[in-house]
This record gives sequence, structure tokens and C-alpha cells, in this order.
Amino acid sequence: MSCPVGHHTPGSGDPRTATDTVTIDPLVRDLAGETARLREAAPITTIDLLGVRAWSITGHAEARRLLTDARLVKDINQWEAWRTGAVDHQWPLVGMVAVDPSMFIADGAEHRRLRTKTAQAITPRRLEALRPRIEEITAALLDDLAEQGGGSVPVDLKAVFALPLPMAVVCELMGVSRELQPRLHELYKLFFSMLTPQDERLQVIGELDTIFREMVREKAAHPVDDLTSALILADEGGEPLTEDEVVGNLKAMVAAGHETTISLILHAVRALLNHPDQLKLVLEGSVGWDSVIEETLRLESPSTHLLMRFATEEIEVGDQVIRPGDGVVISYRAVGRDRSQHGPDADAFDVTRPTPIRHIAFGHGPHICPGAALSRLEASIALPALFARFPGLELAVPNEEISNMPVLTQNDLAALPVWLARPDHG
Ligand code: STR
Repeated sequence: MSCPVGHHTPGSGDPRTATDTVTIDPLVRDLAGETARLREAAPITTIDLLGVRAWSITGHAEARRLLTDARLVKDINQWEAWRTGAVDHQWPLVGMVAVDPSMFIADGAEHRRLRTKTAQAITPRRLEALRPRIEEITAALLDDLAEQGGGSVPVDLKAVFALPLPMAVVCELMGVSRELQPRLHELYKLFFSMLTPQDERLQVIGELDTIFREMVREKAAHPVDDLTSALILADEGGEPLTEDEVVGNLKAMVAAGHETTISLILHAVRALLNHPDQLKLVLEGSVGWDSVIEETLRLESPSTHLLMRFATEEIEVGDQVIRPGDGVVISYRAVGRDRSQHGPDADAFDVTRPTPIRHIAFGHGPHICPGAALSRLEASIALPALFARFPGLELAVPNEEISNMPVLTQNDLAALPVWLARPDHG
């Protein structure tokens, strides 16, 4: 699986020769330890991503600064390891960096052209129209939960609630049919899992492409009232998006829209169940659900490592020099725990922190998550509804037994078994 980078250029700042490299475990067996090692190396260190060296930014201030630095770009052709062929389609993380043209990998004016329409469709104001629909989906899923976990068995909150909710919402927004959702989820699970053999992952990427491309062609022929159709239709005066670009944006939206909000909802529930004193403050109304959401995003950023940006010039960060052609990863989970930003107790879940909690889990600068408001809206509906319906909610396994998925880039729990109401508590 490893894909060594062959080209060595000497220099203390070279990610290929530095000695204090943190190896990132693709199976995420010790996320706490890994984040601690990264944070010790703050604000910048080299990391090993399945045999590929890159820079990891772990300091809050430095991440903020670099995310608005035009010398760092998304164009993969600026990556020396890609240009030389040292990294290719056999690298298990290739699907995170070598993607269709979309807002996710564009820079400058091209980026604005690709992003504006999507971003405008999901502003906080526009999203209010979606609220009743999200409430309806939530209510239906709470019924499913009651049905499956109503007796004397624990139920997996991920499978029955946290996963189908964001998937249904983003698919309705983009106009992806309901029947496709279970297959899409299977495909994305294989796409993200580092246990998937690479030839199978490449097939999965191909199947996703087929599904979304057919969808875009169908909507081009028969546009309907959804965001995919809106992306296809030319703007008056504006440069229309190509088919590849619509497909790329659609893929980015569906992947980002369902994979990240699952994590937000599950980590919030887990943290509250582990801190009953704080849950009490929230249920009494002395602390808002927005504080729960922001504190969860800070502490358990759904994006553990965001791949990847590339340097076009030398950039100094701390006592290191990023060189042209180097790859740069923002390690958001470590960034959220930067003590110089969040204080000595940065590792603690504390919904009573002074607000606003200045985290950058949604990124910063031109690529800041266009779906941030949608994600916050979903969580702000799902969390209170869940605790109102099941006030006796409890973890069904010891906290230490809750593990991460084998997904290098995402902070994704494997499952969250809960009692809706413990039988012996009545
Ligand atoms: C998945 C594969 C694909 O076809 C397109 C994209 C672009 C958007 C990416 C997405 C990826 C993976 C998950 C990301 C998302 C943007 C936000 C999300 C990285 C590579 C996060 O985890 C923050």
C-alpha cells in the first residue's frame, strides 16, 4: 500500500527529509495519542500519509493565516510528488485529492465561478425554507428509533438516526432520489475506508461517477426544482458550468454533506451522555444548543485532516520552510485543541466556554465550508428533538469501547450503541 516519494531535495524544511515525522495511522486506532503528538509539534510538523510525506498544520493562528495565503493552491499539478509520478492512483488517498473539477479544488476567479451558485443556495436565510422538511425527516427517524430500540435492546444511533438524516437532507437538496441513498452510503463507506483494497476503491469511484453523471444528464434534459438543476441551468450573463463541473460539485456536496454531519451529531450526543452535568444545563435552558454544537465542532472536528493544498512558493511557518511543490494538510482536530487559542483545558468538553467559541472546524478563507449553516441547522434540529423524545438516553457501552472508523481523514465513529431508556430504569 505504501507509495514512497523518491525525490530527495536536502534542507531542514523538506517534508521528505525531516526526522520528526508523525505517522498517521490509516486505521485510526489511537486518535487521542495521534492528536496529542501532532499538537506537541505545533504549529507545523511533517506527517507520513501511507508512505507519502506532507506538512501538517496544527496551530490555529497558522492555519487561519495559511487558509487565506494565495501561495497555497488546490491545483494538484503543483504537487511535486504528483508531477513526478511518485504519488499516483495506487495511493489509497488519491480519491481525496485527484477529483473532478469542482469548487473543492479550484482557486481564484475559477473557484468563485464554481462556488457562487451553490453557496447562495444554502445561506442561513434560504435554509429556513428547508427547516420544516428537516423537522419532518427527524420526526420520522425518531419513530424508527423508538421501533428498533423500544424494547430491551440497545440501538445504534449512527445507523438509525445520525446517518440517514444528513444523507436524506443533502440528497433532497441536490435532487438525488430516495432509492439511491442506501447504495450511495455503501459506496461512500467503501470510498473512505482504508481497509478497502485499492482496486475496489477505484471501482467504487467509477460507480459513483456513473451514478452522478447519469443523474446530471437526466436533469439537463428535464430540469426540476433542485440545486443540481440550478447548477446546470446557465446564469444570465454568467459562464455556465460544464457537465464535468456540475458532476464534480454534486459529488463534493453529497460526500461532504452526509459524511461530516453524522460525525457532528454523534460526537455531540456522546459528549453530552458522558457529561450529565452539562446535559442538565442544556436541558434546563441555561446553555444553548448552539454552544453544544460549536464546542463539539471545536473538540471533535468532523474533518480530522483536510487534504490537500500545494505550495507555489516558499512559505515560512514557525521555524520551518514549506517549499514549492510540497503538500500541506490542515489537521483540524489538532487545530481545535490548540492551547494557545483555547486555553490549558483545550482537551476538555465544556459547553460553558465564553461564546463565540472561535474554532475553524469549517475552515477559513475562500474555501470555508459552504454547507456550514446547513450542518448547524440539521444538528440544531436533531439534537434537541432526540433528547426531548428520549430523556432516558444512555450509552450502552463503556465510552472507551466506542471506536473510530478506519478512515484516515474523517473523525467518524464506527457506531454509537445507546439505550433509549434503560429497561431497569423503567
Ligand atoms: C470526496 C470525493 C469526491 O468525489 C469529492 C470530494 C470533494 C469534497 C470533499 C470530499 C471529496 C471528501 C470529504 C470532504 C469534502 C469537503 C468537505 C469534507 C473533504 C474529496 C470534509 O471532510 C471537510
